Amino acid sequence: MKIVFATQEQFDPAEWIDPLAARLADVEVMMWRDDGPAVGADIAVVFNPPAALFERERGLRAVFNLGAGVDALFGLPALPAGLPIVRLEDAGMAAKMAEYALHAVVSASRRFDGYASLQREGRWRQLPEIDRSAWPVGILGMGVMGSRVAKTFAALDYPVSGWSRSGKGPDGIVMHAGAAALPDFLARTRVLVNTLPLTDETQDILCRDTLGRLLPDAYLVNVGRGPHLVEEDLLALLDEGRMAGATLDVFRTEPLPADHPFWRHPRVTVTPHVAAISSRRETIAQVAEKIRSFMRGEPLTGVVARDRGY
Ligand code: NDP
Ligand code: OXD
Repeated sequence: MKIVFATQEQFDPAEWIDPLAARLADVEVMMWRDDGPAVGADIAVVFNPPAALFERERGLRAVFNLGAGVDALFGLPALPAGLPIVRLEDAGMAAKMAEYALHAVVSASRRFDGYASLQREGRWRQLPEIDRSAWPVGILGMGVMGSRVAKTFAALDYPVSGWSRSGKGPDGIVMHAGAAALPDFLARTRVLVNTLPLTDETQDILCRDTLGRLLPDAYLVNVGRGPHLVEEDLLALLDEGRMAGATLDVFRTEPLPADHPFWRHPRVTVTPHVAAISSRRETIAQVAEKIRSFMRGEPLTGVVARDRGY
C-alpha cells in the first residue's frame, strides 16, 4: 500500500510523513514532488493539493483531506467523479472555533472593546451591564463546528438558534431547517456566526438580502469560507449603520490583498484564516485510524457526500 502526501502549503515532511508512517504498518508514505514521476499511490493524504495530483496518480482508491472543508478539492478539474473523499472531523478545531466566535461576541456584548478605549484614555467608568436577551446568536451550519459553537454560547445563557439543511442540532438549541426557514431564523438573530461548508448552494449566502434581515446592530462572524460573503454588501450595510460590526477569518482572496477595505475598516476585525487550526497530533491519529479502517473495508465517518458537496 502506497500513500502520497500532497500539499501546496508549507508542511515539514518530518512532522507529518514519519508520524503517519509510524502509525501504519506495511504502508509506504511518500511526499508529493511536483517534478517527480507517478508513484502508483493507492491513497492520497492532502491539504490544498496541486491540481496535477489527480492527473498523475490514476490508481487512487481514496483521498483523505487534512481539513474539514473540501471545497478546494472540488475545484480541481481532474478529481475523479467516484473517488471517495474523507474529511477531517474536529481534531481540535471545534473548541477553537467556539473560542473564536465567543471572543468576537464577548468583546462587544461585555463591552471589553469599550473598556480598552477607556483604559487608553485613563478613564475609570462603568459601562451599562450586559443584557443577554439583547444578544441572540444564530449559527449557520450545525455540524461539528456549529454545534460546538452553539453549545458554548448556550452554556453562557445567550439565546441560541441554529440553521441547517436537515434541522439536526444539539439538544436544547432551537433549530430551523432548510431554505424556507432561513428568513425567520435571520429575523430573530443579532449575532450571525457562519460555519457552513462552501457549496453551490451556500456560495454568496451572506448578502444584502440575508444580512439585511438580521436584528438591528447586527454582528457577523464569518469562519466558514470567503465566498459565502458578498463583501461589498457587508461594507455597505456597515457604512449605512444597518450592521454594527464583523469579525472575519476567511476571505474571497487569501491572503487578503493589502489594499482591501476590510483591513482598515473601524468596525471590521480581520484574522488570517486561523479561527480553528487542527491539532497536528489529533489530525495524524485520526487520519491514520481512518486509513486503517479503509484498508480493512470498515465503514468510515467523515465521508463526503459528492452530491451535497460536503
Ligand atoms: P459539517 O459537515 O460537520 O457541518 C456542515 C453543516 O452545514 C451541517 O449542519 C449541514 O447541515 C449544514 N449545511 C450544509 N449545506 C447546507 C445548506 N445548503 N443549507 C443549510 N445547511 C447546510 O462541517 P464542519 O462543521 O466540520 O465544518 C464546516 C465548515 O467550517 C467547513 O466546511 C469549513 O468551510 C469551515 N471551517 C473553517 C475553519 C477556519 O479555521 N476558518 C476551520 C474548520 C472548518 P446538515 O447537518 O443538515 O447536513
Ligand atoms: C478547514 C480549514 O476547513 O482549516 O479545516 O479551513
